[in-house]
Parts: sequence; structure tokens; C-alpha cells
Amino acid sequence: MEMNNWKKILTPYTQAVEELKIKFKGMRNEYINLDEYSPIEFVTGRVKKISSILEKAKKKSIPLDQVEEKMEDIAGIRIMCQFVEDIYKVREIIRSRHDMYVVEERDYINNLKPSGYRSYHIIIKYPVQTAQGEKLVFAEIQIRTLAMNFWATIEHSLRYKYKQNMPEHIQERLNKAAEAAHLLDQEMAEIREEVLKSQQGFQAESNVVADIFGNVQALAKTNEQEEMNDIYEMFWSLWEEGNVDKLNQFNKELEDKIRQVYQM
Ligand code: 0O2
Ligand code: 0O2
Repeated sequence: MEMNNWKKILTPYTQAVEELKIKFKGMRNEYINLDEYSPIEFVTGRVKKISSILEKAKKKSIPLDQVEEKMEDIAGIRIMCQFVEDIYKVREIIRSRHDMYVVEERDYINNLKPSGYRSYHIIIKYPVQTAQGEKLVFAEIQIRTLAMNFWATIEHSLRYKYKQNMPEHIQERLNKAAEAAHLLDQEMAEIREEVLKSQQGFQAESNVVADIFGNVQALAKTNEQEEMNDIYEMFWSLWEEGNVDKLNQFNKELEDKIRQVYQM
């Protein structure tokens, strides 16, 4: 294949990765803005490097003019979750969407790989709008917990370093580490409810504080300095107290004031 052909081939994959990242990050933001727990912690994505595509094509005997139909992970999205349970929530969300089509699922959580690798893989077909019209491209979505990601990231770099010759003692350590990561996920599942409650309290507080700041700014445009000073003082004392209900009540009062001022 000609070299400059690669650029043309990879363009829709780059587009797919960018769009999918925005969609999954947007999903997280939606939960956060509603003061709800987000099953998505963070999202990354990449287009496979040409050198990796060539290597994989060789390993799997894929003719280079068939990589688009046969290689499913040229576009790769990775979704990190706090808890194993969240992975299945994300899976349901992906299955129910109408802007991507699930073509295959690989459960390396219940069927972990011999290396110790755990993750949930979903292969999708994703429609990209190109100048030549719609193009359906494969994308691989890897869904994993933070612990799974920690392990996989380190294992991946070691495997890259040693290629086929991973020393036995390192392989053993990696197996132990995989077991430890698995235990960590199990432990976390046990205290999930507790963790959720405290995180949500924190999120609710930071959201109401952001709302209050916005409202104070709006009021500052029309109100007398003296009245604003009272408002600032009230805010600081409530903030120090740290009671989310009281902060919410205070925010409601600010909203009433704004409605009066702007006659909404
Ligand atoms: P924030 O809120 O600024 O952290 P882009 O620049 O958007 O094209 P991308 O994919 O966002 O590229 O960048 P990258 O380097 O792949 O990282 C993806 C996001 O994951 C980044 O956030 C990182 O901060 C975040 N991230 C990476 N590792 C961790 C981690 O261990 N924990 C958490 N919570 N986040 C991590 P953003 O999107 O730049 O936003
Ligand atoms: P990259 O670009 O380096 O991430 P395979 O035959 O295993 O190569 P297959 O069967 O097409 O690939 O797909 P699979 O195994 O479902 O998913 C392949 C991807 O999953 C890999 O991409 C890794 O990102 C991840 N993965 C699979 N097994 C392991 C493992 O043992 N350790 C780590 N760290 N990651 C794994 P690539 O091909 O490595 O590409």
C-alpha cells in the first residue's frame, strides 16, 4: 500500500475517536451536573499507530488492503470506572444507543486472559460522516476499573520492553499483581455504598457552591455594595458550616432575589 494512502485511511478513525471521546465525556458531565454518580470516571482514546497496525496485520495474516474490514481496534476508546458494577452499567448504555452498533463483546472479566488481563471489550461499528458520505468504521471500546487499568498499563509497558522474553520472575510478580488488583476491586465492591455516599455529598456541595457564585455575580451587577457584603458574609459562614441543605436554601433565596430584580 502506498504510504500517503494511510493518511486517507486513518482520517475517519481519528474522527471516530474524537467523536466517541466527546460523547462518553459528555455522558459523565451529564451525571455530574445532575448531582448523580457517574459510572464513567474518565475516558481516553487513540488511533492505532501505523507501525502497530503493520505488526498486527502480519501476526494475524491480514492482507494490508483488508485491514479496515478485519482489524477492529484501529480506533480505540477506553472507559475507566470506579467499580466493577459500573462496567456493566456502561455496557448497557452502549447497547442501548442508536448512534453506534455493537457487533461483538469480549468478557475478559469473567474469562481473564492467561496474562492476567481483565477488561470488558465491546466492538462497535460507528458511522462517520465524511466528505464522501457515511463510512462505517470499527471501534474497540475497552471498559475497565481503575485497578484493571493500573495493572494493564504497567503490564503493557513491560511486555513492550521485553517483547517475547519476559523474565520468569517478572511474569510471576505480574501474576501476583493481577491477583492483588482483583482483590482490590472485590474489596471496593464491598464498601461501594459508603464510597458513593461520601462522593455524592462532596459533588453536591461543589455544584451548589458553583451555582451560588454564578448567582452572586448576577446580583452584583444591580445590587448595592452594602447588600452584597451581607450576601458574601452569609455565604462564607454557611460555607464554613458545610451544610449542603443550608447552602441549597441560601441559593434558592438568591434565585428569588434575581427573579425579583430581573422580573422573571
Ligand atoms: P481533565 O479534567 O483536564 O483531566 P484530548 O486532549 O481531549 O484530545 P484526551 O484523550 O482527553 O485527549 O487526553 P488523554 O491524555 O488521553 O487523557 C484523557 C483524560 O484522562 C485526561 O483528562 C486525563 O486527565 C485523564 N486521566 C488520565 N489518567 C487518569 C487517572 O488516573 N485518573 C483520572 N481521574 N483521570 C485520568 P481530560 O479529558 O484532559 O480532562
Ligand atoms: P494497543 O494498540 O497496543 O493497545 P490480540 O490477538 O490479543 O492481539 P485481539 O484478539 O484482536 O487481539 O483483541 P483483544 O485481545 O480482544 O484486544 C486487544 C487489545 O486488548 C490489546 O490491544 C490491548 O489493548 C488489550 N489487551 C489484550 N490482552 C492484553 C494483555 O494481556 N495485557 C494488556 N496490557 N493489554 C491487553 P493491542 O493489540 O495490544 O494494541
